[in-house]
Amino acid sequence: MSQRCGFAAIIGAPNAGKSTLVNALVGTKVAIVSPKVQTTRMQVRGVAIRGDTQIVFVDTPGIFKPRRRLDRAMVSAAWAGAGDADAVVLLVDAPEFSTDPQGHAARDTATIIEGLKAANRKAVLALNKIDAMKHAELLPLIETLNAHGIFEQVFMISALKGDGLNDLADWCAGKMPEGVWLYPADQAADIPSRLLAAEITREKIYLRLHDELPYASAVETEKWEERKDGSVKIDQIIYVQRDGQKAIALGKGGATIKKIGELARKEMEEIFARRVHLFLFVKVREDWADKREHYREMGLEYPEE
Ligand SMILES: Nc1nc2c(ncn2[C@@H]2O[C@H](COP(=O)(O)OP(=O)(O)OP(=O)(O)O)[C@@H](O)[C@H]2O)c(=O)[nH]1
Ligand SMILES: [Mg+2]
Repeated sequence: MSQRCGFAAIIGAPNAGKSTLVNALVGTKVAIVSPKVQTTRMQVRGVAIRGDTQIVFVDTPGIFKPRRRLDRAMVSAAWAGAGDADAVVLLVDAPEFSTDPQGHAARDTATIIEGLKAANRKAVLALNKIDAMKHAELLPLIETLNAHGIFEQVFMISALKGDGLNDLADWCAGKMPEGVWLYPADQAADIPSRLLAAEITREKIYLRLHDELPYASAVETEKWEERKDGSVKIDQIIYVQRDGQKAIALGKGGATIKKIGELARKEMEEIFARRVHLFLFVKVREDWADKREHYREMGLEYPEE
């Protein structure tokens, strides 16, 4: 039997729904999701199978105008994901784009289209979140975007509700070259458990904390200890940049960190299918976003400036 296998990169502006889409296509949670922009910081791979074809979906950080060092690393990771891929899906937050054609979603999408053109790359356009808009409003959007002449096809989807995902997955499968499968048939995620555990806690931080705090924080799994009874003890450090942020992360009498820990532990127990003892510590480290080790752990290149 001949096998096919390849990479399909999902790129797009921050908050387009890339991680939601990858989770839906893979059928299990491999990437964290939040209503805030710039949730994803690194490439995450999720594996799906269609017939004799294995598709490795690459979730990428949103592409935007980067300023901080971490932002620059995130944006280059996103472009690297697209560069290596056999298929590129440009995902657009359709309701956001159509309500505000001068806004962030539209501007960042325009930047990405310029980048694709410059690299001479074809892509498919996937208009996402169609559950949250009137279908008639999609037509002008499709016209505007199609005028760029780089899209092989347009899909209208809802990553959240599942509409249109089969067609999109079939299209991606058709783009995969012949080759042996890279992953065993039962493997859906390619992310080390320690890193996934850190990501889960980071997602809860994005959901529970606001303003600059999520962006000023990072999570590291410091210890992963297997217990005889089959459970695992996980120690994690939440890095923040200032004392005031630490106070907010802890909350009154430690209430906030306790809640974050509870939510994270529950989800880890589900994903790892075992009991989890989770211990969270908050540390102030003003310069975590400039430390090389941190980038290596996330699999990001360290931008020199
Ligand atoms: N209504 C609706 N909301 C969606 C859909 N897809 C994603 N969302 C929501 O959009 C928000 C952002 O989703 P993410 O998957 O984190 O987006 P992302 O593109 O990965 O974002 P970054 O990692 O920050 O670049 C979340 O609140 C999702 O629930 C959709 O099809 N319909
Ligand atoms: Mg994401």
